[in-house]
Amino acid sequence: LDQKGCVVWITGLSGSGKSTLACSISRELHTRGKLSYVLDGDNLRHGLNKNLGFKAEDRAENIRRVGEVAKLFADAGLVCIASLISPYRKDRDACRAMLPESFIEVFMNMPLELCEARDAKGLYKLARAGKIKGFTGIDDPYEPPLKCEV
Ligand code: GGZ
Repeated sequence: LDQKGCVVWITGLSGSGKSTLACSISRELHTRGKLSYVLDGDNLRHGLNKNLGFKAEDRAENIRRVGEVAKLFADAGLVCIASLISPYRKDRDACRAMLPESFIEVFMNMPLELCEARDAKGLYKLARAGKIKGFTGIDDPYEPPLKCEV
C-alpha cells in the first residue's frame, strides 16, 4: 500500500451536507484505487458512542473518540473521513493536534436558514418547538473554524 494516511474532518451544522460529501469523497477515492473509511457522527452514535448525548462534555467525548479512531485509520494508511457537527473549536483543534501534518479541516459553510428550510429529518422543527433541547444552531452554539483547509 503506497498510500499515506490522513484525516479529512468535515464540520458543519446538521443538514449542511457533511455525510453526503463524506460519501462522495469516499466513492471518488475508491475509483482512484485509494482506501478510505467514513466515520459519521450520527452512525457512530448507534455503536461506539451510544452512551453519549449532546451536552458539551458528551460532544467533547464524542469528538475525542472519533479523533482517536480517525488517527488509527490514518496510521494504517487510509484516508479517514470524519463527518461530525463538532461545533466547538477546542474539540476540533484537539483532534488536529493529534495529527498536525495530516489533518484537513473542511467547513460546510451552509447558512442555518438553508439547513433549517430543508430540514431533511424534521429535527429543526422539533428544536424550534422545544421538543429537542440544546440543538446546534438553535439553542446550542456552532463555532465556525477561524482557519480551515477547505
Ligand atoms: C445537534 C443533534 C441533536 C442536537 C440529535 N444537536 O443531522 P443529523 O441529526 O442526522 O446528525 C445530527 C447528529 C449529530 O451528531 P454528531 O455526533 O455529529 O454531533 S456532535 O459533533 O455535536 O457531537 C443530528 C442529530 O445527531 N442530533 N440531537 N441536540 N444534533
